[in-house]
Amino acid sequence: MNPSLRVVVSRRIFPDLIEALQRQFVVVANQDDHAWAPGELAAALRDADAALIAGGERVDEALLAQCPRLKVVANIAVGYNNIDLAACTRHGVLATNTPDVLNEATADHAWALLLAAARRVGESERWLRSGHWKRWTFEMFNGADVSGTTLGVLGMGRIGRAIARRAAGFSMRVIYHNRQRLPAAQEGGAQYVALDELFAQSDHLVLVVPYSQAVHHIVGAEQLARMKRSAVLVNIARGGVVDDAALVAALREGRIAAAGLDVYENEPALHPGFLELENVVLTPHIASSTRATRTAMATLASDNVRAALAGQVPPSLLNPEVLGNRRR
Ligand code: 8YV
Repeated sequence: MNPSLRVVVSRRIFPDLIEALQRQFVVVANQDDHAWAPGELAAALRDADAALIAGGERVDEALLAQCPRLKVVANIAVGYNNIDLAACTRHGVLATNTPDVLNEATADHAWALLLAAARRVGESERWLRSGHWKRWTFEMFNGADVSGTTLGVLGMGRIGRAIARRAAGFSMRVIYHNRQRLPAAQEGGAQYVALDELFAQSDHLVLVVPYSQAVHHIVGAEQLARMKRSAVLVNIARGGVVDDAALVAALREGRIAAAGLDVYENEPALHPGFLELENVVLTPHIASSTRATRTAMATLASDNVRAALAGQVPPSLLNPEVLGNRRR
């Protein structure tokens, strides 16, 4: 154990992961099941050499200016829109994320939401649990077909491709949109279409695009109006990709059939309209949440910290331009 290196873990994670870090470093870990407020995070990081944080923690100029010893910020998330990379680089701080290890679990969850929303699983279960099932009827909870339909993917990256691969089992046609078309070898048979076409042609549209200002509200009233009335929208990307108020209105007015959502604009607060609707399946940002995947994510984040504090290049470094100027 190196008593001069302090590692802060901003969220409660599995104890064995903390113990592994404690064998090498002095570890300060948040033991509460809620996130630290920004002031508490700054206080905890003031004399830290490394931080393991969740995607909800904001790392910006103001925070970095208060953390003179900090050498690495390891996000336990693949998305890193919570980290100001340019500010990290200016301060000589390495920033890392956790790509790949969550691809399959996250793709599975996208399908869980898609199938649940299309086949009205949440709605019919609520109805059954509240004692409404007195007799079977032919028209009970007619849902949307999934097999043989068209799946749209906005953001055909590693997770998008894992989602698209699963569509083969449902004999679906897959269309996608990215800023740039993928090389054919990476398309896996999916067809590249313009953004407008993606909204117009998808029977089921999954959003997996990484968040940035450029995609803020890329799904708003206008885009929802282009979608089929029978369409299902799934968002496992980030809150802010969808205009939640516009989506509530579209679901309420039946302008699209249903939605499955894991992320929200102001999470953990929800647009109150969602809670009043039957045609939306809501999960609390858990797409990567299997025990094995969360372990793999925190292990990769820990490996990033170990490499950074040993003066090596972390396996998933986000700002390699910092290397000439990194803090020692
Ligand atoms: C994280 C996620 O669990 O990896 C991401 O980008 O959204 C989730 O897998 C979440 O951000 C908490 O860190």
